[in-house]
Amino acid sequence: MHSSFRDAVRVALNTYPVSRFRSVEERFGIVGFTLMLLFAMCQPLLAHEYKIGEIEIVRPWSRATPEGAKVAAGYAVIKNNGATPDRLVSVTGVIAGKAEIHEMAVDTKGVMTMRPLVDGLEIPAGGTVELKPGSFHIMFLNLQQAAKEGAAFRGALTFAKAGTVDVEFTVQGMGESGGHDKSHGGHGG
Ligand SMILES: [Cu+2]
Repeated sequence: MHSSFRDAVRVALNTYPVSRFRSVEERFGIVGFTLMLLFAMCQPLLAHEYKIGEIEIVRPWSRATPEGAKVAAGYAVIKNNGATPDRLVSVTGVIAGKAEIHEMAVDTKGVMTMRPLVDGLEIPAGGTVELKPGSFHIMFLNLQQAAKEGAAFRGALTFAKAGTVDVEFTVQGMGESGGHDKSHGGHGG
């Protein structure tokens, strides 16, 4: 009786720290695994890359707008890893009532202006198209809320072949390059 009690204590003393150690180790393993999983899940967000089919969208962004502004621009790099061309046909943004795909062009008076691409924007097979200030861009119209610097807003890009992909536009400061905003005068509505 007495010795079996001592054995029990010994067993308890020996196993308790071991099992405790194991459980801590396990817990640490789970935490590590969770962190790894979180990191893996956040990775596309951190890198701001989105994929659908053969289409890859890199770093969608927008520029902060002053309070009361009715338009904002959206930019991104669009890659087509496929062997056939695709076409960006429509865009949405939660801050806007409507969004269009625009290109910059010089009008008959030699003035830099922009026009909607009603047939969308072709992304060549194996090619990359950059939507950037002074070039192709997304035009968010009928803004329902301002694009705030440092914030982000959700949107979606629809391709003729690849389909629709949800993205998040990060909002950069108002000063971010361009010379593009002036030509937006005609858009006020
Ligand atoms: Cu525009």
